[in-house]
Amino acid sequence: MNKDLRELCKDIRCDIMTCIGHLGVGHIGGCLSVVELLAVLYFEEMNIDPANPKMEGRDRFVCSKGHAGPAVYATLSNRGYFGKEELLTLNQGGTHLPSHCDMNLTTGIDMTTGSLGQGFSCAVGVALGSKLAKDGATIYALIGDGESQEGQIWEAGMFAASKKLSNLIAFTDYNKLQIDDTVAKVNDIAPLADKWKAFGWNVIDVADGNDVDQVSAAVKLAKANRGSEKPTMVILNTRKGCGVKWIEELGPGNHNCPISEEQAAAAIREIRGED
Ligand SMILES: Cc1ncc(C[n+]2csc(CCOP(=O)(O)OP(=O)(O)O)c2C)c(N)n1
Ligand SMILES: [Mg+2]
Repeated sequence: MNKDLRELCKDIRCDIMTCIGHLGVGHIGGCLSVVELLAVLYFEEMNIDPANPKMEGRDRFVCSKGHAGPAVYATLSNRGYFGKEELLTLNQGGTHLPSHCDMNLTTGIDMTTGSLGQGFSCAVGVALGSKLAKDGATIYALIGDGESQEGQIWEAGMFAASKKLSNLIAFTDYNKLQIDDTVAKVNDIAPLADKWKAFGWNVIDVADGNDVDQVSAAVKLAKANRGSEKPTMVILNTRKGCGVKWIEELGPGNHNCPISEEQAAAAIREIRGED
């Protein structure tokens, strides 16, 4: 728990590479871009207890970009929800760790996601339930920038502001890439901050969403916004594939890409600074 967050980010990145490398293919780029956020939430901010994963009134995290499941699993295993050996079962028959998040299979996963747009709606519903129950929880949600092209995101965003869900803190992984091209070319979501403001949200722009200090400061600021009676959107300017040079340089090709165990081992050496 007291481990330096930067070291933890390395551990999480290495575990992502280990489990996807073992499987041979996966959503590497979009997993690597959200590591700093996951480290800050699970190791610094969230009121959770790995020994009591269903604890009443716990904070929740909904990974609406459900294809980042392996990044969440790597984080959960580092946080003590299950052993690291489970990571090697990723997306194989009988696993508790499918490629996309499933609350019925994985200890510590609070919402089943993968159909883009839907997880965010679920997070808004959880936030409304928590507000009505007055349990004091904070609900965190993560959406992709390509995912933000889904109409459902904006319907849910409008509803969250209308219900004054200040217990909801959402993050956009603004890595500028989606499945096969840049977000700007496919269907540009800019100016993103203006859109969320117009929808009645507080907005915090993080210049470097892969800088753990900037992410940590932004989450603290978002929590301090609770009195404003508005939900908060934190826009994280990130790099898809962050941490491994050749993967980042693949660009859109790093979305769901093949990787050998040797390439994963080399990536781990790079992350650890051993090369
Ligand atoms: C409703 C729906 N349509 C299409 C897909 C297939 N799909 C999975 S990830 C993805 C791209 C998402 O891009 P983005 O939100 O930017 O996520 P990133 O990979 O950058 O994290 C697509 C189209 C899906 N999962 N759900
Ligand atoms: Mg993206």
